[in-house]
Amino acid sequence: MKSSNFYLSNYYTKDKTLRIKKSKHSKSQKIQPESKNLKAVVLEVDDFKKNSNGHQEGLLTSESKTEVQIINRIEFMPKKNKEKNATNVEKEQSMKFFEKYDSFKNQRVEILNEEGNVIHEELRSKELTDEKVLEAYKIMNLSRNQDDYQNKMQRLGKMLSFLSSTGQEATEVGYAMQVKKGADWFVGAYRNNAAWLTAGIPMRNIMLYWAGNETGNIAPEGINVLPVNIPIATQYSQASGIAFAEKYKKTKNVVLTTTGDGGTSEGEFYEAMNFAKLHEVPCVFMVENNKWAISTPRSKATKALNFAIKGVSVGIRNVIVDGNDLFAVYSVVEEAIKLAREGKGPSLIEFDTYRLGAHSSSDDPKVYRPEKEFQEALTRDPLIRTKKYLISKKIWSDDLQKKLDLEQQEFIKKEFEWVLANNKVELEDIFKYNFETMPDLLKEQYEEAKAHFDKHGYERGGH
Ligand SMILES: Cc1ncc(C[n+]2csc(CCOP(=O)(O)OP(=O)(O)O)c2C)c(N)n1
Ligand SMILES: [Mg+2]
Repeated sequence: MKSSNFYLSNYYTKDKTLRIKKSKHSKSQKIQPESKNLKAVVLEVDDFKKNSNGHQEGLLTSESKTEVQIINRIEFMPKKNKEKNATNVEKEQSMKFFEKYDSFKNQRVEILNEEGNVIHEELRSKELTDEKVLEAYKIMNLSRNQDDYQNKMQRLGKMLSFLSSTGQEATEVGYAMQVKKGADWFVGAYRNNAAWLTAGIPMRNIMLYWAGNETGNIAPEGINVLPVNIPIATQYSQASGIAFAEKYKKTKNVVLTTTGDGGTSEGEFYEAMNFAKLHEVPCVFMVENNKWAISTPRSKATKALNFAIKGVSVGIRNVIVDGNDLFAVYSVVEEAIKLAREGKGPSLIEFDTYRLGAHSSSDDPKVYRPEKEFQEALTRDPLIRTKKYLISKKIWSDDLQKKLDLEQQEFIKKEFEWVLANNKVELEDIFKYNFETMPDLLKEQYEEAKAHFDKHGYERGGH
């Protein structure tokens, strides 16, 4: 909601007056900027219309000799809420991102530029200290090393299949760092390696799952992270439901959920957000726009101007963020979480990022991805940008990088060795996973599969 004070300081006409009109043709009401009672004057304009929020609404115009120009729509709370209104205005003004950056104009939040320089210190979260940036960077680097290692293991036939976070680490680490352990929830999709690590899922669990063992999906006690979600956008409904429960239980816990750009074409994307907004549940919806849905480019998936404005259809505030900018991701997510905790309902955040790897370990992007686009995207690698910042602050160096890579590669290898030694899957486990007692239909399918594997062997492949 816009306040009259906001316009007072921003829209003076040449003769230093403000004019408030209901419409282009009605009589204007002249207001002196020195007058402190602009709000009172405007509220007396009784032909202002009530809008869908139940607020008074009219048009703020400026006049010159030849034309009347509509500057902006202006909205007021009913007079009786004057006190409350003032507090709300204050809080709205403390929003640094939502309702300041206009997704209809494709405006994007940026704090750390590609050279690793902070260009908007005033927007940077106070919580995001240099120590925290370093901590985040180490997880980003760990996830990247894990992706590289898993690529090799998959090619050796030791891992079935997996989907990498390569290129999207600033987004995933930036939001997942703010999931309060034992309280908040993270409901992800399948391309969330960096987020899972950050939220507290042990690496061996993730590897176990991709090696074909569902038990890898069991999160440790106190880590509220739901299992890997393959059917796209279904996680949004689960997140909405959990957030509803948290609100019902009157906790201050919030739910973070994420989908890809392709996932926003699913009906469930809208259904879940509609429910969430209707009940003002504490949920942060996120879209990791990595420009591709397998081999389908964004241009063949939607005519929407961007993904953030898809929130408008269900009334959810929304914003676009440079997803390769750890500082912007962290700061915007912090605001969305704060609003959710304060009971101000859901938000939608689009992270503008890029999938630097293949869709999955069974995909070859060289077949469909323009090489030039890929090369350009490499220059915006979030790891490079964050590293540049840390080096400029003299808290990182090439030597420290080498040391970290060696340590992390050793750790990753050990985790995978554990997986190889503990990955015994009984065929029955696959069927008994979902129900306490196996229903007849699954029993039949199990018998059929057992007969097949007994005959043809239990050798496992990938895709
Ligand atoms: C409901 C559903 N339909 C189709 C698929 C097959 N599928 C797997 S990944 C994918 C593309 C998703 O792209 P996007 O949402 O952009 O996520 P990304 O893989 O780029 O992270 C599709 C269509 C699926 N998993 N679930
Ligand atoms: Mg995508």
